[in-house]
Amino acid sequence: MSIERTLVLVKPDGVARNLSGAILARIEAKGYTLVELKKTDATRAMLEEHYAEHVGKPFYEPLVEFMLSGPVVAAIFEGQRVIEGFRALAGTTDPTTAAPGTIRGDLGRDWGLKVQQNLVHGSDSVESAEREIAIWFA
Ligand code: IDP
Ligand code: MG
Repeated sequence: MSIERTLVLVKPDGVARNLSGAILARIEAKGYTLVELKKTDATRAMLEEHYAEHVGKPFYEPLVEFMLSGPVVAAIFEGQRVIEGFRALAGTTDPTTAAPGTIRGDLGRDWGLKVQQNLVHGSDSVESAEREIAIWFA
């Protein structure tokens, strides 16, 4: 089993709610290694690349606007199967039904908006991780 890297973003809702540290602590407590970390402002160009798979979906434009609404915390974490492991830790996309014990399940809720504000992003494959790390840590 080879060591993987994944891109984690604390989205603007997580930063605005002062949850960045609590979220990063959960990932570190599980045992993954923090490789890179920064607080940054996304640009529309970065988000168009990052969320290319979602172009044309009804939540796409609200998603881009949400991700531009404030700073994000971008991190690279490393470890065996970290891509799958972080997504399990994050929980499912919809925070209302995300399992208790997960980041989204414990810290997130539905705010009745056009896009789900669900605190975190995590890469979904080795290919996505490589592509996303290049966007956020160019
Ligand atoms: P993921 O973040 O769990 O991988 P994706 O399907 O990649 O979920 O969607 C990217 C982001 O777009 C989600 O994290 C969420 O913020 C938002 N999103 C996805 N699907 C919906 C939806 O059906 N309604 C509202 N927002 C959505
Ligand atoms: Mg995704």
